[in-house]
Amino acid sequence: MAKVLRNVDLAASLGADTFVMWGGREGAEHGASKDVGAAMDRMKESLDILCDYVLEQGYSLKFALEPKPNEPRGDILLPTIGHALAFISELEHPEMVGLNPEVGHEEMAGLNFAQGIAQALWHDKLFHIDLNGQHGPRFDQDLRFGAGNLRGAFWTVDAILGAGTDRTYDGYVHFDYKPPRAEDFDGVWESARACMRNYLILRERVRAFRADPEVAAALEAAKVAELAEPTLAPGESLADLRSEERDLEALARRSVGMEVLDQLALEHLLGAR
Ligand SMILES: [Mn+2]
Repeated sequence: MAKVLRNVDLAASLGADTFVMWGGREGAEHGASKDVGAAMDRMKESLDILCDYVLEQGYSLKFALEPKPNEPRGDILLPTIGHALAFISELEHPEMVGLNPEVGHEEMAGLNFAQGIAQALWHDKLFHIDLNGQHGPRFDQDLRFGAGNLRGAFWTVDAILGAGTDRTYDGYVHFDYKPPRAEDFDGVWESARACMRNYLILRERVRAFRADPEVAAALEAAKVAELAEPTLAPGESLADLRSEERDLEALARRSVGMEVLDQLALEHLLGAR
């Protein structure tokens, strides 16, 4: 704890506005070796103390938790975006604590990163981001952004840009990847350049997808915007809802139009449009 306080002082003195915390040590390999509730109490206590300290010192610093499911521990606590979001809501200063989700960490858990950060944005909790590449559930690969799950990277950039909504991420676009050990410096710089280049290429591809009139028509046909309408119209009661008649045959004939939409995205991603 004393070390973390010193690091917070250092971060503030360097003008940092986000302090990332990855609790890789906090987990277990043995069922009885950790009282999970007590561990949550201690993690909450430490963040409550740190938030009080930041307020007391007048620092403009917020904290961003970085979830990870495993490695180095067999099972790490706060393993995913969802676990961390739920934990933050129990803190004394939830407004000062958000997330720093990492592509590879969520994909190690078999989760959809784009949907994860979209939910974090919905909660106003996407404080920072770690972009990199991963090939599904296996060890933490930390590939350069765009390597690994390329389709996932496309939707990740789409989510960062707001996915056609007004919920956009306006923080740093940050990469947490690791060049292969056997590379010399030229390979290290090449991989750093590639992360940035792949982000910019994907951003251009995503913008082209969102600006394509055919995509607009496909979104319309798939009735994607309908989800933004509340289930109950103003003044409508549950009794009204229950008495609604549905044309089941028309519903059964309806096409959801998702394949057309996804193929358009794939063609934009492949540069075929
Ligand atoms: Mn990271």
